[in-house]
Amino acid sequence: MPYRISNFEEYKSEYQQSVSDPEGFWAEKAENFEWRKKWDKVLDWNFTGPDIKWFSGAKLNITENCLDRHLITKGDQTAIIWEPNNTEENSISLSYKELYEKVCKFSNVLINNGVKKGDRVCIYLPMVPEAAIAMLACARIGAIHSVIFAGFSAASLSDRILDTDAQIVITSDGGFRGNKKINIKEIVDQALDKCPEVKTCIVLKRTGDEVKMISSRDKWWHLEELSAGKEHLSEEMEAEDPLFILYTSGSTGKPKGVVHTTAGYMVYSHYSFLNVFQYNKNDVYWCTADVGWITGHSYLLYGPLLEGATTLMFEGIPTYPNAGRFWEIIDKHQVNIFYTAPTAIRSLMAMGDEWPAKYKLDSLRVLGSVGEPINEEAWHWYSDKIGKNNCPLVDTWWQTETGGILISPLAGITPTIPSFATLPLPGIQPLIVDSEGKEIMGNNVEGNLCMKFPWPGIIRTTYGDHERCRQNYFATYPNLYFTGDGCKRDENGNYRILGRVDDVMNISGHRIGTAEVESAINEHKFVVESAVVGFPHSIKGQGIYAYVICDFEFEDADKVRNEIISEVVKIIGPIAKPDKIQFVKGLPKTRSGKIMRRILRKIAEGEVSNLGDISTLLDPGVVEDIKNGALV
Ligand code: 7RM
Repeated sequence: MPYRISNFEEYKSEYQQSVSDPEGFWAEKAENFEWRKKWDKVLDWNFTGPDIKWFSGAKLNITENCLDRHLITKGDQTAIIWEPNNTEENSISLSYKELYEKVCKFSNVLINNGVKKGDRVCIYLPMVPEAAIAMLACARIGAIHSVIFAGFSAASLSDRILDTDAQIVITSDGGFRGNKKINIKEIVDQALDKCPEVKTCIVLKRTGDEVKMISSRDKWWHLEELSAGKEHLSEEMEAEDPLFILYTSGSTGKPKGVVHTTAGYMVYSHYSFLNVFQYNKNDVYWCTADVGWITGHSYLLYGPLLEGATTLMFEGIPTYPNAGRFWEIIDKHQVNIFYTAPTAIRSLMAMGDEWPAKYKLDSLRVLGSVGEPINEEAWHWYSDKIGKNNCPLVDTWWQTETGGILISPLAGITPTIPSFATLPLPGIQPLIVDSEGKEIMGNNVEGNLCMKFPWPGIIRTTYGDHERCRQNYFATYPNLYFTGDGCKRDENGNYRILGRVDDVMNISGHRIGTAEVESAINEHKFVVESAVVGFPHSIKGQGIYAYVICDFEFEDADKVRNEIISEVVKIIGPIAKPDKIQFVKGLPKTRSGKIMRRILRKIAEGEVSNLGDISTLLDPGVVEDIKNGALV
């Protein structure tokens, strides 16, 4: 059976096999990797624990598969092309051999700083090659990386450091982003004030700006390298040893640390990368996601490197120095496969067709989309203006928890339909359930999207709190993994993802819980209570609408709004800024005290005339007040 699928018939037969004999199917796929020792058992699982083990008994190191294995055949081939934020600065190419050497050296830096197998290492870096090097070095020595997107605030950073009990943080002096400079080290210093257990902070010089270095704790990356050896034999890991933790927002409480393990993640990230994007030898592949998100983990780094691909990493933003930057980079590096988010597409579409028209874009062969539903208009613009109607567009649906793409066309193989993620990858068994958890069979149906069988990349636990993992994903519907998304299945079995059905918003492809934003808003001294909902936003997909009750009379509402926004930026980060803040006297609550978000969502959408049944409200009068004050 083929590892790389090459036509639709093959897809169908692979899919059939993956369902009738999942263990045989994945055992065969796993033969494509280097193992120190092969597995005793392909799969052990139940969704009640949950307790999921793939390739038990196997021993391996993922970086041996990302790096060492390619040295003989691809040592001189480019592994990473790095394109800096500033156009005056030169781009950098790292060959597989160079990347290997840098990873080995930094592995020794970590070891010299006392990092051992199983330790957690927090990485808070901008989009520089060293972010990839640090992640791979962790994996190489068996430490668990926890990458935190460098757009998060000091408070979010310290929460995440404390949650993993990390004793080491890897960061930089600063970072460039568009025409801004970000004082990364200052943010880390603030965060570390709350993290006494962090004994070491390794600082990469990026901007060269002067930063405060605490001599007992802070060490320069480049100086540490001077005393580190260059050879490193990778640590032998068990299949189910944790590879990384990545925080993601849920509908309640603080973000949770999703744990992915070594062997299953390796097999799934690579299998899905190769098959969805149909990577060909010598292709240049560019995924625009930040390494701080799961897309950056699976499809900027691990998936492509496991394939021995050339992966492009961009430090900057799509609109700097102008709205042609993405297209310029595609021409400059002759990018063949381009993977980005609908929010970027929509914002560039709004800048006008003259921008892409300035560029050839003729190297492109495959386009991808991820992170949120892509509306038909953006789908067509992307396909026409960027793909010149000549590139399959793969709308890839997946989640931090799934480790890799679950539902997507295979480029050039699966017929695409605008705004449909189409069909499940081999090994993926989706089903749709109603609110009672009853499976909705057949086609032309709509409901909640679940999975009935594990795949190798599935979440294993949430760090430090297994019960939370069970509650969140495996308890809503017994014996099913619940995605939190609603979807439709059309007459031919194609899936269209409709978006979250829980209290998670998707702002420019970033997951943010309503509860997180509310608790940040509530920190403002005037605020008594707040309720946050998402509303349709033409660029961001969703915007944040906050209904806020204050216990204090004030004259200047905009001043208070700005203070509330600053509070949110300080506590979470700029990505969670409310777009609209409406001051209200009360919130629509049921007699048991639950906020009826359905009503608030409708008002935020501007649908004030059709609010549905409001008779169960404690005080239906508040709805009138809110409606009258809508958009104030
Ligand atoms: C990869 C990623 C996951 C949530 C997910 C969905 C939404 C992601 C698509 C999508 C429609 C898509 N991980 N989502 N991809 N919705 N079509 N192709 O984004 O953990 O950050 O977010 O994102 O709601 O549940 S994530």
